[in-house]
Amino acid sequence: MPTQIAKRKRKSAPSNSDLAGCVRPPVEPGHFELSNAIRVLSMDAVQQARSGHPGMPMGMADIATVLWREFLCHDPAQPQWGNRDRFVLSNGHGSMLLYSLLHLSGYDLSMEELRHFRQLGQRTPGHPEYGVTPGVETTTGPLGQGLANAVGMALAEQLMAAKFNRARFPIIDHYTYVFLGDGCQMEGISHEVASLAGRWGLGKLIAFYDDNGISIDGCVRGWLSDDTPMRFRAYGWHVVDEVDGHDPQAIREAIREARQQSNAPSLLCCKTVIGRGAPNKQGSAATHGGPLGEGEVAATREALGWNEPPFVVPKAIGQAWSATQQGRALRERWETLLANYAKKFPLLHSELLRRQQGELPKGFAADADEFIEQCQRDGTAIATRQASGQCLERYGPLLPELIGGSADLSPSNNTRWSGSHIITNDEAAGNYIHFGAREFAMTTIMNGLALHGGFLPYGGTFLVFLDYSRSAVRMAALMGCRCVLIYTHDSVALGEDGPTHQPVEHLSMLRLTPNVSVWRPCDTVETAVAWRAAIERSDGPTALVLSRQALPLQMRAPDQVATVSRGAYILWEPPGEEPLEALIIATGSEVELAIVAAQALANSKRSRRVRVVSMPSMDVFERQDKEYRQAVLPPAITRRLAIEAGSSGMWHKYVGDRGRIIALDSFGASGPGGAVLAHFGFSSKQVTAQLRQLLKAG
Ligand SMILES: Cc1ncc(C[n+]2csc(CCOP(=O)(O)OP(=O)(O)O)c2C)c(N)n1
Repeated sequence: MPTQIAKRKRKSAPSNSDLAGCVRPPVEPGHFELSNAIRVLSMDAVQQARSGHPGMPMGMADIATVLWREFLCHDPAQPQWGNRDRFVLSNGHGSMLLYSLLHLSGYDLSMEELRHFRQLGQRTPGHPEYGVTPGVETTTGPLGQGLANAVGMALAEQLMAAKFNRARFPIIDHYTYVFLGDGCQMEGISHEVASLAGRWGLGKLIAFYDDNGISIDGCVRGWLSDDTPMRFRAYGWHVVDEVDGHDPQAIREAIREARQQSNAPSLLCCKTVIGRGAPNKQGSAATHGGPLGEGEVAATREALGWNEPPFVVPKAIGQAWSATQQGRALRERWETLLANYAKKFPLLHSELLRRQQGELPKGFAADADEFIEQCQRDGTAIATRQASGQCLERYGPLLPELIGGSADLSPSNNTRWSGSHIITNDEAAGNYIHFGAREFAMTTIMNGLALHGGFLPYGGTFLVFLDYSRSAVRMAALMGCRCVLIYTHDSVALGEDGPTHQPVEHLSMLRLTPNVSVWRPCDTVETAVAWRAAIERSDGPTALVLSRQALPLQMRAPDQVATVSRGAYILWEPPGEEPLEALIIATGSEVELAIVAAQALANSKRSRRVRVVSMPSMDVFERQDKEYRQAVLPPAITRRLAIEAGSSGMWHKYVGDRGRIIALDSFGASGPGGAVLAHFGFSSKQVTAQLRQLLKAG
């Protein structure tokens, strides 16, 4: 049901948009006492830890005080409720700002934890970490990525609203607020995602630019002279320029103005003084990334008129900050709306809950089993990227939460399927994103969509361009975001485009990243199993590494098909009971080479007995029990050959001292794919020859 964005402007039932802004009238104690609580907590925690960043929290304290106390819809007792506003601290080095806000508002974050800022095992780590501290919506620290996540969250809100809201039932209706600094603005990712956010007209995204003119190296004028307001206007944002970031009324008015924008994201450019309140250091880079020092801390206390010892907040200020009562009221109001929605739209309601909880539709597993069997029965020789497209055709209709796209390589990545509906500015609905050539934005936005909830994002590019998005992949893994990373053109076999496009080290890089599950399937069946594993995984990203070129369908008995999901399995070995002499382990396009070589030697005069193990996923295999692993790779068989058209590094542990590896530890070359492969030793003739030598070595 496509919904025009413009039509979402006014609804008759109370929503976050209606409630916020009148959540709490400003009360005594005054604004500055309240914001000084943030300043003092932040400088004291950094001083105590002897490390951290006091300048930004002190500079943004006034903005944060107005936003959190007067606008933000949140419930400290239930940080996860579905329709809360999202708050993202993209300049995550100022983490003490967020910890102060969470503590003061009444989240489960004690003063003791603030006192132990940056200490091992505490919920106040150096940078905000998702899943560690209640109320932290995303892990931030790598500059610019918080803004990007926020764009993903705002897009998620817009799409969920289009899908689930009904007249008088604005069940999904919240803002996404994000703080960012000069560092975030300088990072290229801010350009990529600001461009997309403007294109999508994300009216409920409100960004606060901490324009304090200072970064680590000093005054930014020497390296940041962009006209930021003009830049964002050019992207289609609504910009409120020259906001005095220390004047609560100016901040309030700017937020109100931003909230009037239904068709454009807003950037509030706030002039602030870094380290505001520290009489001798404010306005200087000295406050950015280290303790103020005992003397300056004392001077700041005096300048602010703050008489309490460290980590003590006067009762009246604590009470004025508490958001627990207001928060409960807001949440309960929404829950009442939701309960009525459930009565009126029971199916939609249960679908909403299913998606928010990240559960798969009933019957998915049975459907997947059937599809995998069908692939084995009817599959043909196609590229695994094409097989991936077939998986989308099959799994896509079962999963309305699937939202995907490509970084301008849709036809090559086979990411666009027949049920794809492109997201544009004109329609808030859709499930396919043309990210343009913006790999980093694609991955960070996928993280934002996953963190918001309600979506299973996937995105495609060439494996070699994973480099452009590498940090976002790492963040997805660190946060445990469920996303599917589709990387096609997975080796030098892509051919003529040459070494700029030919990945070498990328597979190893993915495998070395903790919590990324990596699959490199060899045919349609393994691709269908890999997709299924990616969909069923709930605690992290899965990378599907796919071939450009066609690969034959491998023969498997039903019991073999069942073992594919274990990450590595016996694909072929000569019949008979005699002991095996060697084994070959291969992945993806190299599996066929292994089969040809092993069979050639089986059929040779001496009938050599070589097992072929297909290992589409090292990490999944490594999670299997020892008995299974040793049944597939018996320790007694020490003559082992690994084949993979990528870096050799990861294979030594599998082949051991007596083994051999056919891999690629140099850059590739331009030429037809088959010729390039043969040039680097990936032909059945060369593999057979290597296998013979291995067997000869005794
Ligand atoms: C991608 C990335 N590069 C570098 C850093 C190291 N770093 C942390 S803060 C910072 C400067 C940020 O300046 P600004 O946003 O102006 O912060 P402020 O001085 O206002 O606190 C840098 C370079 C980082 N965290 N992330």
